[in-house]
Amino acid sequence: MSQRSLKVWMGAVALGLAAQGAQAGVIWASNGHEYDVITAEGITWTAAQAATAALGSGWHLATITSGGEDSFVASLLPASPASRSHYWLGASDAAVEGTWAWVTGEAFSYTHWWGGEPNNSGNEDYLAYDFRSGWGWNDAADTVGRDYGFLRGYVIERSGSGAVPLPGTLPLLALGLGLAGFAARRQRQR
Ligand SMILES: [Ca+2]
Ligand SMILES: [Ca+2]
Repeated sequence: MSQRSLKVWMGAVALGLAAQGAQAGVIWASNGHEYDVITAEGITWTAAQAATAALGSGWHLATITSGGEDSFVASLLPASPASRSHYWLGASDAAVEGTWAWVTGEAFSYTHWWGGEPNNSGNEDYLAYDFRSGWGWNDAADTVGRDYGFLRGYVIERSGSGAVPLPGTLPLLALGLGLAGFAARRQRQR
């Protein structure tokens, strides 16, 4: 790679990192959305929601609207946590008991509740992944982590706007830019 195309490539990588912001997640190829699992022991849904909003750049608590998305996001969570674990998702029925709504306003149609859930036990208004025999959904109370010690964090998502290629694709990007620079030089020589 020439000095010039190396500079172009480094500039592109720097721009990509700047556009991405501090938070870097994993992209699901099926919708181009970016996801990340944030570890935060004992965090409430309300605090997770506020922390996600503070990230800006389109991040929201993850919304699961298909079986494919459910499987993908669950695959990002610990495969076999040592104890029962909850990770918050972006849905609540706090406004109207029994009427669940995603924070993004997407239709709440696909669900993956464990048997017997949502049970609103002791007034539970927030959606969490709950590890039992694998990852399924439970309605939990905002203070559940503090009360029972199994709140491990939350999952965030954003649509493709800020996404940059995964690290593994950067060499391909560099190769592409290098070839583009080579082609441009060939053009000028003619
Ligand atoms: Ca989603
Ligand atoms: Ca419940």
